[in-house]
Amino acid sequence: MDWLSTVRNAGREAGQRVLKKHLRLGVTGLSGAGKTALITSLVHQLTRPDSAKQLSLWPVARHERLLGAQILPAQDATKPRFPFEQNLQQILAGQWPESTTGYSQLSLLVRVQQAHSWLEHFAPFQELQIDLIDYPGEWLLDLPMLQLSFAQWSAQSWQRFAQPPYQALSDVFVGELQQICQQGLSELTLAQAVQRYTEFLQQLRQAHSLILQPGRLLQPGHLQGTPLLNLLPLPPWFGEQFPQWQARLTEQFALYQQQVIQPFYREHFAKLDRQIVLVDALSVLNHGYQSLLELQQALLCIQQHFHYGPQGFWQRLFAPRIDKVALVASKADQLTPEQHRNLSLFLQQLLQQSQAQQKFAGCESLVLVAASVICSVQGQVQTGGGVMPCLQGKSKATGGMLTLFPGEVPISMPSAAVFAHHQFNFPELLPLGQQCDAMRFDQLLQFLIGDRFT
Ligand SMILES: Nc1nc2c(ncn2[C@@H]2O[C@H](COP(=O)(O)OP(=O)(O)O)[C@@H](O)[C@H]2O)c(=O)[nH]1
Ligand SMILES: [Mg+2]
Repeated sequence: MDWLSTVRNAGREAGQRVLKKHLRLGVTGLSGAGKTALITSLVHQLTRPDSAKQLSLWPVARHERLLGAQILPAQDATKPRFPFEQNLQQILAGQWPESTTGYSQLSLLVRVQQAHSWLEHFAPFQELQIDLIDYPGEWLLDLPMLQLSFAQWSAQSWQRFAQPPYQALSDVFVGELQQICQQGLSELTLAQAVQRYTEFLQQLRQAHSLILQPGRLLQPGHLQGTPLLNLLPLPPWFGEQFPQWQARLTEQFALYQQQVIQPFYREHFAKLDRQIVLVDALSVLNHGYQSLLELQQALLCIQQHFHYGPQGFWQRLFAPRIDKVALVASKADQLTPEQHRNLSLFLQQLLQQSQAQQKFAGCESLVLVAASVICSVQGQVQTGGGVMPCLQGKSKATGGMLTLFPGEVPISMPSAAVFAHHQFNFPELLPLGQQCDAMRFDQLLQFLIGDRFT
């Protein structure tokens, strides 16, 4: 893009933002929370020909004012486009889109009829441009590293690695790291240590650990093979024994902060107007107490990096703040409907502290239980104990049809003792195919953009 078109685009965007016709919507969630599925489904629900019917509880749709939406041509051809069409095709074919390996974006133009015909003399309809971006959830987990020094980051990481579910793995890793460090610091030994640490992170992921840093080691994107990724936390007790390693990794840490995390943050997160925080509460319940604690901690730390608060004219133009955040429990189609209320209460408890901070900053929040792609059919079965709710869907693990009662969602944070004698087992499902219908997206849209259509 030449400089003239860059300036023109920036000017046009500023004008639209002043007129409230432009909104940057961030979808924040850890890897696997369902961000890619949500963006695909959101674009689909808005652009499909029967959008008004699908979004019938959204007042502009209910009042037959929704004219639909269109995907806008890319304004910056150098940035990857979100593969909406491919993702939708996969969902319609009964598969999930591939896991995200890089950054991509898409802009939509939503059009709504004027509320009164006399307003049409000024403008035939109301329009809103929504910018969406997708990125690997692994990268989000780097944000908390911005506030730390290398020594603090190392201490925090090794404290986590010592937790019971990971201790055996970390004992093996620390022994190997010791041997590598003893060979002295060189580009070769550093690369070996990073390689072994990456394998250790992969093992931790299999053990359901959620805080895996630096995220680019697991999902490098275009940084694959660059020296910027030569980073690992050093056990705090190594510092004295291997001062050269400590000094070199401290430098690498600062480089990673400045050249990887900060640009990603500045470009994609610093300018959000509204936010969806997407949480897969069901899989953390499946994975146990330590995963639950890590999820809560990660979401709270990540949240510190977003600016929440009311948006005036000045903020909208120069220093955007998030004035509305939807806290969404994803994949509610994996539950029977009478459990949705429990899931909502559970999410509220999980995010209690985050929500309190957002409220204090003057940001409006909503807790919503939703699904991007409804993958189940609800029903009832007759049992010895009476009629029970159940659901039917295709198992992601086996591809076979399941009929089951997935279980109850606790209404508050379960203690470690609960996990010791109870195994949650919410199923993972595949799309049913032929359709991509969402649950409660009308409520989500009303909350997020309803006020932009008067
Ligand atoms: N049942 C169900 N599963 C979902 C839904 N959205 C996502 N998933 C599951 O979550 C996985 C990860 O979703 P994805 O969108 O790739 O997550 P991301 O890493 O946050 O982008 C998918 O492969 C599905 O198994 C949903 O609405 N319903
Ligand atoms: Mg994704």
